[in-house]
Amino acid sequence: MLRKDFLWGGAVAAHQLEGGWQEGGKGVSVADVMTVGAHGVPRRITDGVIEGENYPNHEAIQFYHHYKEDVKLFAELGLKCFRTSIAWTRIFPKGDETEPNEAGLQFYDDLFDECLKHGIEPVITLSHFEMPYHLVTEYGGFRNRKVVDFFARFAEVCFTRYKDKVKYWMTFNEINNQANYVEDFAPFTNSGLKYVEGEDREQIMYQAAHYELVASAKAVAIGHAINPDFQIGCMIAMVPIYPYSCAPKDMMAATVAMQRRYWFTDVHCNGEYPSYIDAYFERKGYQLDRTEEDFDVLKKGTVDYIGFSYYMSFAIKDNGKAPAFDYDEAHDLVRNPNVDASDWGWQIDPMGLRYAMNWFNDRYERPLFIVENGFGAIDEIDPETNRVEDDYRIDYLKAHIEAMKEAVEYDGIDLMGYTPWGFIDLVSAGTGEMKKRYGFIYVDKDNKGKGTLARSKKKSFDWYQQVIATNGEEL
Ligand code: P53
Repeated sequence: MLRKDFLWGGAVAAHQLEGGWQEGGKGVSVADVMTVGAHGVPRRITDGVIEGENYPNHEAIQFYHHYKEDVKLFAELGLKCFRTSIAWTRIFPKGDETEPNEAGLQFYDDLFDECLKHGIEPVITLSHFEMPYHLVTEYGGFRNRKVVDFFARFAEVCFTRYKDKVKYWMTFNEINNQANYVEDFAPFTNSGLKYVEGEDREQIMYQAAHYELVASAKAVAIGHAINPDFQIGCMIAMVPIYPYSCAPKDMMAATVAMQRRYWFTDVHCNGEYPSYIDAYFERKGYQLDRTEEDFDVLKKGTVDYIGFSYYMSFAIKDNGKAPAFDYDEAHDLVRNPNVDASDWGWQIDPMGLRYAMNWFNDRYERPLFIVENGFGAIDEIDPETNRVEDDYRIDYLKAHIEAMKEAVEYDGIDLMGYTPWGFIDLVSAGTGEMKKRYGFIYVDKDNKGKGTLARSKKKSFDWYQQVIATNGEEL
């Protein structure tokens, strides 16, 4: 059985739904300089905001102005919690100011009050792919140690201001996406990294990730000092990497790939670097700036729970790089013939969720929180019923909830909650599209930015309402 106080919810991120990119004194974030893309067409990162380009996050679904009516719908859906992020640039428009922006703080006060009024608990990510762009241009993003303290200040301001309104926090969203340092997307969205030709991308990523992990640990310690009841988690993009076969070299390639993708969790949970990463740095000759003081901060700032997203699994074959098996996420993955894939090529694997939960539990035995899961699809309004009949989405979620319940019931895993991603349609992070939809609530807007922004319920709305009402017993 799921916990009685199981946190059924829904998840979004500020930059993907708020819009109002220049309102209330908000500064430009990294999300504001990314154009629209498509499956196989990467979003472009422009040098600042350029006239005439299409930046979907600038308006998004205008949650900044619609939040009251939206939260009312969330309450009707029955949400116990609402996961969103605080746009760093609403609080510190440039990131390096000493004083926060009051209008930004007030917006989240109002939003959280609205949620609490309806009995919905806010679950807050501090940094979800939206760091101030000024920190990129002036400091090189997280390649610069100074950004650690800018983040810690931002965290402290939020913790202090919302200490009686928010109990559940996460520091950096999907911090481990940047394990794919070969492509531009993850290093930029995670860490504000823009590479120049000829740089050692990997080494720079590891340095930035180290600073982020220190920043995260600092935030955890600051938060616990402000309110000992805070539950502060990490947030990991969990995409388990299976060996393509039981050939020993496939198995070893998968083991190394998992290490390169998930060492971040070891640092967050254990407060120290795992030996396999230290051995790797030594072999590569990486001289990173990691001080004794940093190691002390890491030890004192371990997380209370593991928040993670789960959408799909990956698979890998022997990559021909024995004995090191060094992993290159942009090139080494192969299609798993045992599972189907979405229109965006994401492999659908509900059992992988149970596997992933076991993997975390075997290593850390810390409470888990599934803070993202969902099915991105093209939705069409059915002319007969005048709504989206999204049975494919219900099927996907149902199968994943079943797997998650098995992990709790058969495997004894302590699970705090489940917040499906993009439960109200929003801008895709990976492609910037509106047409890649995840919602139970349809938003009338297309890829070109046209539409009335009207909200309406899909078939899945009624379904999820019943799932929550029965604590997951009726799927
Ligand atoms: P979109 C890659 C792999 C797994 C999760 O993604 C990912 C990504 C990055 O695209 O991101 C998370 O919108 C992320 C959300 C994002 C969601 O998954 O590309 O935390 O911001 O929207 C879904 O379909």
